Amino acid sequence: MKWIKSQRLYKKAQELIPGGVNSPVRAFRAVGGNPLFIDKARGSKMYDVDGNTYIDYVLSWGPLILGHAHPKIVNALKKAAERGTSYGAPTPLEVELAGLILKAYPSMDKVRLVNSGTEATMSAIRVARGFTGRNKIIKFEGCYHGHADGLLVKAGSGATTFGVPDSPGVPKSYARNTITLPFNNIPLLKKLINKEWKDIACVILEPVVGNIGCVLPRPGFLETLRDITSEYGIVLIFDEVMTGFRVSYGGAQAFYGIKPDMTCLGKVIGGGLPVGAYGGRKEIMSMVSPEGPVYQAGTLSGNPLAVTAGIETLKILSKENTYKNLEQKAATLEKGLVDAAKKSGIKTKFYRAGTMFCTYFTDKDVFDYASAKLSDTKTFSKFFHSMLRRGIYIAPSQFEAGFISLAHTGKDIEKTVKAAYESFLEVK
Ligand code: KE4
Repeated sequence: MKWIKSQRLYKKAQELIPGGVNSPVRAFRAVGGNPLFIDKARGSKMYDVDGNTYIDYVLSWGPLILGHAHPKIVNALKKAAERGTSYGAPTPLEVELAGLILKAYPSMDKVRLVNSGTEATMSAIRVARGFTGRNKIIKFEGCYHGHADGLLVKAGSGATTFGVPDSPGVPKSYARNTITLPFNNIPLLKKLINKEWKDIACVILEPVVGNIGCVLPRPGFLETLRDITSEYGIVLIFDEVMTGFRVSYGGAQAFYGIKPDMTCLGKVIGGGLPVGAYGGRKEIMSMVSPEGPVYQAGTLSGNPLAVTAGIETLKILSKENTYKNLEQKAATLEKGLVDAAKKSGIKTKFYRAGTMFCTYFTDKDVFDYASAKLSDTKTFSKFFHSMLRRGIYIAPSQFEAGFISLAHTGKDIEKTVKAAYESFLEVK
């Protein structure tokens, strides 16, 4: 593989854009080396500016569950663009997408479209605070909900329950309202809520944590969360920006049978264009302006092109057998990767929920942020580059999830498993 044009572009990009990228994780900082600049993509494949081909398991960090440039979506977008790109006025398309979302997520009575996952979670938290009149929020270590100030917070040191900023620019006063707990830890959750519930507006979590790789909820964790938040009038927010329409058509809430009070969506519902959404029970969503007093707005919210891509994506996903087909691909890949690791003798742990998954380079169970952090990131980085040289594009960080799409073929999976076996041997 040669990457001359990517390197040249990266050098130029760094003079114009912070870090040369428009989102930090794309810069390959966690694995070293230079990011690839992509020329085009189709189906399961991505093609960089140097003409190299990759089987893609990043899929734009989740949205492209149908694969790249799906013909139905491309054609629908061409037609939509000819009708105009934005009106700043309501359209029938938004009504159609809202209907598709609410049908798939019966825990939601109403939904508001926004432009990103960050906007969705930021807005949902504001509404939960407005609805309860309380100020504090609980999140879990390692869960990422976008870059709103109050969410860039890490656990306070020692016994203090108050958060401290996890990025410059976040005032301490914001961080103090965010309490961070370890994922899957029921005793600590119960202890904290019993003590602080009077000023806790909401608990927000990724029901399957895709931002530390792929960490599954332990049996009873989501159920306890649901019971204790109901008991104390705390709004339970499922951030399903990544798990929505990914873990199943009805997301993690359908997969695990838990009904949150509010849900945040993104990624898949835009089919690769910028769409986020938040919704919930009608008495909560009636707080949202202009129906209610909690303000939230957006020039391009419900944008006709983005919504068209979302509608076409959900229509295809809602077809009979789609998730059976996706599950068959994901299970085949899982078996291949687990067998390859075993055969190579390297120690790994593999976790999967629907079509999102992660291989950790560790021989210990991974069930939260601290245990995920024990994995060997140096070996992961070598594995990443070894796979890249073999034409397999996985997430450039041990702490990100991998995704498979409807476009990945049996041949793609075979090639991936073979490359993984060779790479495991190379790095062990
Ligand atoms: P966006 O603002 O990036 O659309 O969504 C934020 C967000 C919210 N909630 C969850 C569970 C998410 O995973 C995300 C964004 N995910 C990252 C990948 N781990 C997006 C990639 C990036 O930051 O470039």
